[in-house]
Amino acid sequence: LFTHIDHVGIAVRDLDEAISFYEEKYGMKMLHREENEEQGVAEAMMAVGDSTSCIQLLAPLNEKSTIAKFIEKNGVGIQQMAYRVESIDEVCATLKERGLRLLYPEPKRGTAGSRINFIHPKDAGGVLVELVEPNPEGMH
Ligand code: V0V
Repeated sequence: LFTHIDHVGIAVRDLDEAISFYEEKYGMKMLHREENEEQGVAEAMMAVGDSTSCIQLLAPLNEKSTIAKFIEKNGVGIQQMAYRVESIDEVCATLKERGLRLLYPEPKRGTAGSRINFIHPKDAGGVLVELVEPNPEGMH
């Protein structure tokens, strides 16, 4: 069903500070950075070595952001686990058949034009699971 770990998402308060930490302490390179208003986030994708898996640093764009709510409740730290898929439409249909709740009826726009959806954490053992179908012209 899933082909790779696409990224692990980490909620941070200050994106620039977090990017500097990952660059300076871990030597990671930033592959991409953008603001996604629909998701309420400023985000940066940090490459883990030469793999295509990333750490996604997520800072809230405003106080209504899901990331602001997450930090208020839990503090900073791991917010989500994202698996890469080939066809998000097929994978979502299969997961629905298996009784899992997806957050969106149709995929939304994610990093670099990817298509994304989420499994509700209450149906996934307390883990917010994101599904990512990358944009072929995007990062990977
Ligand atoms: C909430 N819960 C979580 C959680 N967020 N559990 C594990 N991991 C998380 N991140 C639990 C929470 O502890 C509650 O459990 C319950 O779910 C309801 O939480 P809530 O605080 O009342 O929050 P809600 O229901 O308002 O919102 C939770 C959901 C929301 C997951 C529905 O965060 C959401 O829509 N997330 C998807 C979008 C997103 O995260 N966007 C930002 C990343 P108890 O206390 O009732 O037991 S954007 C992104 O990843 C992009 C652009 C990309 O990758 O391309």
